[in-house]
Amino acid sequence: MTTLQDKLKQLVPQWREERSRILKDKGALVLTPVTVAQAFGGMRGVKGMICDTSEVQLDKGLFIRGHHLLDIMDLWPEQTFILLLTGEISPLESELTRNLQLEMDRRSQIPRYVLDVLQAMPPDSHPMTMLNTAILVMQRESRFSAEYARGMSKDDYWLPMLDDALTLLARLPGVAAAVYRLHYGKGDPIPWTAGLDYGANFAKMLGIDDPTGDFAQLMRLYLHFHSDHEGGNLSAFTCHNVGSALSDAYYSVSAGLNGLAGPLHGLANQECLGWILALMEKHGGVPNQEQIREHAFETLRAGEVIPGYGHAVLRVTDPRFIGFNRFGREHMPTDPVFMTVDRVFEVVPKCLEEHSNERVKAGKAPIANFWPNVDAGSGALLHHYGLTEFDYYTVLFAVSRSMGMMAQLVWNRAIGTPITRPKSVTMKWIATQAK
Ligand code: NMX
Ligand code: MLT
Repeated sequence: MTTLQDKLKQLVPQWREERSRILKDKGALVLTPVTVAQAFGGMRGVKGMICDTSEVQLDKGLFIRGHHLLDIMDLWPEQTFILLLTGEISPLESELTRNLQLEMDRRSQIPRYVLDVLQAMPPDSHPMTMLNTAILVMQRESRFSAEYARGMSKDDYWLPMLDDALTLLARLPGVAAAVYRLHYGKGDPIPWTAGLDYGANFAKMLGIDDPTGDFAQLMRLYLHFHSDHEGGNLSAFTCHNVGSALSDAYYSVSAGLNGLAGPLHGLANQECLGWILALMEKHGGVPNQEQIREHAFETLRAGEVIPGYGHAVLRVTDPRFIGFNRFGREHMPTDPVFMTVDRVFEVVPKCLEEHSNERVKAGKAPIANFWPNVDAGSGALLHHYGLTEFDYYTVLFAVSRSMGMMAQLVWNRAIGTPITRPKSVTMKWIATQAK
């Protein structure tokens, strides 16, 4: 029987050896000098951590373990998790993938106390707050924390971290679907169906009517696409830092997801659909190019950002946007919301470029990237299938991003990454240095 645990038992010693070799041969190599502007500017471009699960190239976008996203669009989430952790594309029918699916079946039941906590929350709690609360109440079940308290060798940290990751991975779709059903009064939570794949299970537990199976297909794609975006994105970076204190997966993932809940990060997907629907409502349907332009400049002149556009690393259209767009063209080419998103894509980059030029003339920083990111188009697809409650969308992102965060946590515990502690400096210190 090949399981993820068996695979990693082979890989972990290789990773450790590689880390030691790199440190010995290249330990003194300078990755990047850091300027004062970077220290003030969110450390943009500072290469200060290692992450092997994925890489984002500014002109190409996401590569998961060396595979460009658009070349592996058809992976299912269970395969994505295996790929993130092991670097291997494991076929659906392989023993490794099947075993992970069985593991999910075994671990997927949501404890009653979690549902009780969700039910007791104030009705105006944001779905992300509900999801995160559920994750935190389950922390009491952490094997990592229990084994650490009993006494465990550093060499073994990754094993209970993986165990917690598998439990959390298995429960997250059920918890997230319960949040959806309870928060929007859709009825009782729907249990996990053994034998059904991860993405289809999530779709089924949400309770969205899906006679064609297309919504399940979208869920698989959605969970695959949002899973990871190298180590420095806000949610993964936060999870990484909290995990480096040897906080367990429940604490660490929850911390990362609190960051995902911010409008400049994962909450942008809810903001995006809101922006699109407001535009459509104003014009009674799919707007023309001039109307989009006018709406875009209204947003920009109000000093707000256009959600779904721009990126801290990317300087091209996000391949995740391209992939979702392909799905939309295939499944809903005449859906008015999808058509609007498509037309916005034709207009907004030019508006951002013009606005950026105006900003520069006024002495402000340029907008670094005019192109759509992952959040610009995903909402239209969800909306098409009847998942119209857009303040829920970040929860979907969260279920997916947890895969990347947990793969990174296991990897970091395996290679023994120490507690994060960069050095800060004061403004006075900088002024003195300049003198
Ligand atoms: N609309 C208007 N202004 C923008 C936009 C945009 N879409 N993107 C960047 N700018 C502004 C930005 O606010 C900043 O202004 P100021 O100096 O006045 O504070 C200026 O341009 C320079 O920012 P950049 O260097 O281009 O971008 P940065 O790396 O700081 O931030 C984002 C990246 C993604 C936070 C930014 O592009 C943004 O706020 N986009 C809209 C929100 C969004 O779509 N977020 C989702 C990102 C993907 N995700 O899921 O996490
Ligand atoms: C992400 O997927 O995390 C976003 O695109 C943001 C980022 O990479 O910084």
